[in-house]
Amino acid sequence: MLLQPVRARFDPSGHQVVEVTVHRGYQPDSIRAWAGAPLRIVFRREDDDACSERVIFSAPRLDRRLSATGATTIDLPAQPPGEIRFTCGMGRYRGHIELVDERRLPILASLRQQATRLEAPLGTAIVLWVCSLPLIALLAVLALDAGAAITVAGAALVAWVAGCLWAFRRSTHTT
Ligand SMILES: [Cu+2]
Repeated sequence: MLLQPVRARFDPSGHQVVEVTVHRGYQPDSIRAWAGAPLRIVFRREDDDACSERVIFSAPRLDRRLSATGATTIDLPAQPPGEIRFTCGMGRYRGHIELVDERRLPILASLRQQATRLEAPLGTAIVLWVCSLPLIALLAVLALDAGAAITVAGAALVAWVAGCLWAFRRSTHTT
């Protein structure tokens, strides 16, 4: 399964923050944050496994003990774009932070993702519409004039698109 990285958020005081639960691993284990801004990570331990006791960061190199109860806050300085890895003492629990440069990059990526999400139902709708054109043409020949046929074809296109989007949304919600 491909999981989207979790984005760090800016809290009201302007700190870039992300919360990580430690329980048989890190949740989330894939984080995306802005480069060039400090990042605060709040770790919460939910198990007493030895692997939950400390966390080691690759950049900057940090080795911190995590409090057994409550939260441990770790502040990372502003850094250039790149990847930071964090692991437990023996490297069994693993996570990574992707530091991205520009704010519009993730927006573009999400727009692209939206577009590919739309492609499937829109493609299906167009194919269905083209397939139904002969039937519409037949109706036009039998009963309607050309103007009415074009209106019917337009209405059919809208109906197919709406129907496919609705069906696709339902299918993505249920899976
Ligand atoms: Cu470990």
